[in-house]
Amino acid sequence: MLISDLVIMVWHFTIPRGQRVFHQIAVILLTTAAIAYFCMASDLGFANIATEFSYLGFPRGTYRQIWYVRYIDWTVTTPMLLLELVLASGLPLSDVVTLIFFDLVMIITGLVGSLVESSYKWGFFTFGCAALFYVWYVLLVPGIASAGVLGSDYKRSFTTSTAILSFLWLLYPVAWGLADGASVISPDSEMIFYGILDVLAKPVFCFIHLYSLSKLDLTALQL
Ligand code: RET
Repeated sequence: MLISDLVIMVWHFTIPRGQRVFHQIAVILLTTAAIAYFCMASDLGFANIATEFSYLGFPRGTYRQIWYVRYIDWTVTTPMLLLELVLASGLPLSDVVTLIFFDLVMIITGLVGSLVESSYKWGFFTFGCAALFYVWYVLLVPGIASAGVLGSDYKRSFTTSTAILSFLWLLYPVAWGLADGASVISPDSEMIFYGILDVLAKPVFCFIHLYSLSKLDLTALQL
């Protein structure tokens, strides 16, 4: 996270002022992620929460490490990832504001659900999934249509980045269901699952997206 952060920080100085916002947003989200991973690598940022049900290897009455620091990270990083996309889509501000709101609903219901010991946690998870459906809808329907109005190059870039993001984001609730939800995978496996996903969804996604934007004439966006 830190290496990709530093690379993009250096890259950003080569971009003319007024067209750097996408690089600056990438720096914001990668700095946040680097600190969150520093925290987790230092064995900080989790709480022991009782698991109500008994699943493979986790008998009733045991506790599970819930890494709440992930959700603090995602509260900053997921709105930034969405801004990476929508600032090059021409979507109206009203759509951008509601998109960010429902993204935060998704993360915060996920956080609350992970800390709830009873099966009410699945109620919070359901709210979070509904919010994710709204995010997908805005990106895939009005988002693609709006990018098309800006031109075919914008549409191609937006559609590719949106497809990658939408697919990767589908895997997060799957990981949540197996880890913080049903506790069928151990916290170690959870670290590997989210670790791979986070590398793909943050640095890899940012490099692909910034490269595709570098082929566009961004002066028209006036950012
Ligand atoms: C939760 C649980 C509640 C339901 C849903 C979730 C989705 C989370 C997502 C997280 C994406 C995180 C990223 C981080 C990288 O910076 C909160 C797991 C739908 C999509 C991309």
